[in-house]
Amino acid sequence: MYGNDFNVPDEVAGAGLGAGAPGGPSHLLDEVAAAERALREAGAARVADPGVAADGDELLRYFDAVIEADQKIEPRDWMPDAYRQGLIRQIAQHAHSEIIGMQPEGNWISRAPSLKRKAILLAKVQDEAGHGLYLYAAAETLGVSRDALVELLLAGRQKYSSIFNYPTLTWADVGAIGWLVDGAAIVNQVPLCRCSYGPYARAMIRICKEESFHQRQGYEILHTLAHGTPGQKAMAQDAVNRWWYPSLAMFGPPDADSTHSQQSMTWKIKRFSNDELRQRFVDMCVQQASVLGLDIPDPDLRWNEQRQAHDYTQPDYTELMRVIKGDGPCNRQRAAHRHAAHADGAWVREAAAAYAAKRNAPTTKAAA
Ligand code: FAQ
Repeated sequence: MYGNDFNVPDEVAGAGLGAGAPGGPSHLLDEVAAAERALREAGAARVADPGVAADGDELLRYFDAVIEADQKIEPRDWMPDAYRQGLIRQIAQHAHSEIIGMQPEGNWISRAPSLKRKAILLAKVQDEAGHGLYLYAAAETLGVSRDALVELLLAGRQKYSSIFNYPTLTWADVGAIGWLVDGAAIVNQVPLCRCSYGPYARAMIRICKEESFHQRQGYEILHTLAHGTPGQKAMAQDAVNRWWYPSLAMFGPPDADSTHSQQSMTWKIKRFSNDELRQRFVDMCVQQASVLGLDIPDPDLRWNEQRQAHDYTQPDYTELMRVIKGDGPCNRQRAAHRHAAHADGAWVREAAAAYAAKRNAPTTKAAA
C-alpha cells in the first residue's frame, strides 16, 4: 500500500495496514487484481450465443445463463430493458458523483499548504474528472449520450452522491475526504469490478486502482496532522468528526429500505448489500483510526465477538434522504457551480466539435 513517498510507521505495519492485510487497502487491491483476472477469463469463455434468429424467450435464457456463469454482458448482447435502464441510472449517478465530487476538494487547490500538497491534490481532482469520463463512456455503450446525461444532471433530474453536499471547512477536510470518502468509495467500488456488465466492470478496475492512491494521500495528510502540533491534531479530529457519519451514509439506505439492491444483486450488478459494505468499511476504519491516533466519533463503537464485527451507530438516514432530495448544506452551491462551469466550457466543446468536423470533412486534392 505505501510506496517510497511515505515511510510506513512501524505501528502501521503492525496494525495490519501492510501489504495484503485483511481489510486494508492492499487487500482490496488484491481483490481488484483477482477481478481483473476473472474478467479476462470470462471474455475467453462465452456461453454459446443463441444466434440472430433467437426469440424473446431464448434471448432471456441466454442472458440468464451468462449471468449465472459469471460471464459478462457486453454492449452487443441482448439484455432486458430494466437491466439496461438500471445500469444507466447507477452508472450516470456514479459519473455525476465524480464530476460534482471535484468541487469540495477543488476548493482547497489554491490554498494547499505547500507546492507538493497542491500538485498532489491537483492530480487527484483531475483523476476524478477522468473517472467521470470513463463512466460516461461506459453509460454511452448502453445507448444513451453523454450530453443527455449531463443535461439530466444540470436539470436536477439525476442524482449524485450525498457526500459531496457537505462543505470542506479546513485543510484537514481534504485528508478526511481522502481517508473516509475515498475509503468508502473503494469499499463500495471494488465489488463493482465484478459487475456483470463488461464496460462498467472494466472502468471500475482502473478507477479502483486510482482510488487507492486517493485514499492513501488522504491518510497521509491526516497522519501528518495527527502527529503535528496539538492544534493540527485537533483540526484533524474535527474533520473526522464531521465526515464520519456522512461517509457511512454514502453506502445508501439500510437494506430494508433499499429499492434496487435485491434486483441489482440478482443481476450481479451489486455483489453485496448496502449494510454489508457499510459494515466492512467500519471494520476497516477502526484499525486505521487507532494508527492515526484519532477517534471515531461513536461512543457505541465496539467489537462484537459473536458477530466478529464492530457494532456501531447508524448514520441519520432522515438526513441522508433530505440531502438526496436537495436540502443538504451545499446542494444549491454545487448545482450553481456546475451550471457555471458548464456554461464557461461551451467554447471548448464548440471548438472541439468544429475541429472534429474539419478532420472528418472529405479532403479535396489541390489542383496541380
Ligand atoms: N447519495 O436502492 P438504493 C466517489 C439513492 S464516487 C445519493 O440502495 P442502489 C469518488 C439511490 O440512487 C461516490 N443518492 O440504490 C470520489 C436510489 O435513488 P433512485 C458515488 C443515494 O443504487 C471520491 C435511492 O437512493 N459512488 O465517492 C445514495 O442500489 C472523492 C435508493 O437507494 C457510486 O455511485 C447516496 N449516498 O445503491 C469522487 C457507486 N444512496 O436512483 C470525488 C456506484 C442511495 O431510485 C472525491 N453506486 N441513493 O432515484 C452504487 O454502488 C449504488 O448506486 C449505491 C446505492 C450504493 C450508491
